[in-house]
Amino acid sequence: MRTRSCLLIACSLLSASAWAKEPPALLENSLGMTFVHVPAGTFQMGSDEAAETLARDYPQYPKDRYAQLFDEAPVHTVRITRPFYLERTEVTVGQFRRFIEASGYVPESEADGTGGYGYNAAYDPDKSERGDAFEGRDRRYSWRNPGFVQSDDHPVVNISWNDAMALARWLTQKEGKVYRLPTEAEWEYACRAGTRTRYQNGDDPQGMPDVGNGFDPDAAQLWPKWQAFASVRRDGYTFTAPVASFQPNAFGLYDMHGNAWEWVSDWYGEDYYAHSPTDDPQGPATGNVRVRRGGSWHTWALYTRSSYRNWNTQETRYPLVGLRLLREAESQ
Ligand SMILES: [Ca+2]
Ligand SMILES: [Ca+2]
Repeated sequence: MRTRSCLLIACSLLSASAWAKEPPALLENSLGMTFVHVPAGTFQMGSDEAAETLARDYPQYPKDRYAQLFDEAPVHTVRITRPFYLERTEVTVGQFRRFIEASGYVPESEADGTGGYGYNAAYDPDKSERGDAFEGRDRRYSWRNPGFVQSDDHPVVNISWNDAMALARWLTQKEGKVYRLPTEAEWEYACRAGTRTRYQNGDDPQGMPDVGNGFDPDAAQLWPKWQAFASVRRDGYTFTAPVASFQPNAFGLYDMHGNAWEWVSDWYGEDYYAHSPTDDPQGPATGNVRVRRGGSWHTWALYTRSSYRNWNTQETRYPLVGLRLLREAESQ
């Protein structure tokens, strides 16, 4: 949430017309999505934590895991030159349903006939070809059914990057406002909300259950071979949680850590940070896979850090991956 106290002091010196130009802190759109004003600013993007430091604080992981995080370095200065509005929560099941009903859009999992992935208690990853944690692709699974119960206020999942883009395009056309996915830099800037720590509430992995829904002891009961990676404390949710169930960050954004992974607009480039422009980086010009950020209800704490990067093809649909939209601020 924007802190208004210092603004009040500053603005008390200004005229009433200056007040009128102050952008609203919150906006609500035609699908009932709420957007938070995020100011322009500069931040340090990425992480260059030493493997030894990570090994000390995340002792469960094999050593080679830490070396795989090289794409978070180097830490580099990024300037977000324009304020924007970011959705306060992940897109919910109810919001996505309203989009489908109003637009007639057919999500990729249904359009290509191959379905999505889902949780099935009877499914054994060890007996499957890919050893995947979820069953699929299967036509019984889609955003409508990830194999576990979701009410309308849960984050929609089994959504491809292409589906996310279709939602943004439709809203842009319908409302005459520019909607899009955040860039990877905008996403991390918004997630950090002024912090330099691993999480919005500090560096301690065991603090994760206070700010987001991750892989906790209840989830670990269903995937017992990953028990060692679960948080010590329960977060209250075995699968997805209703959005905004945890503490927001300093910008007033919820579930930037965990619940559902969030697609961003960038192609993934593992060495992109070494040559990223400072101002409003857009990611590589081409690529094979798109970036997703923030981790999910099924993600271990090492991978719900603010700087962690992961990716999938833009056709991927999975019970861990959803989205959050950005709405561009109109020029003042
Ligand atoms: Ca959980
Ligand atoms: Ca999230």
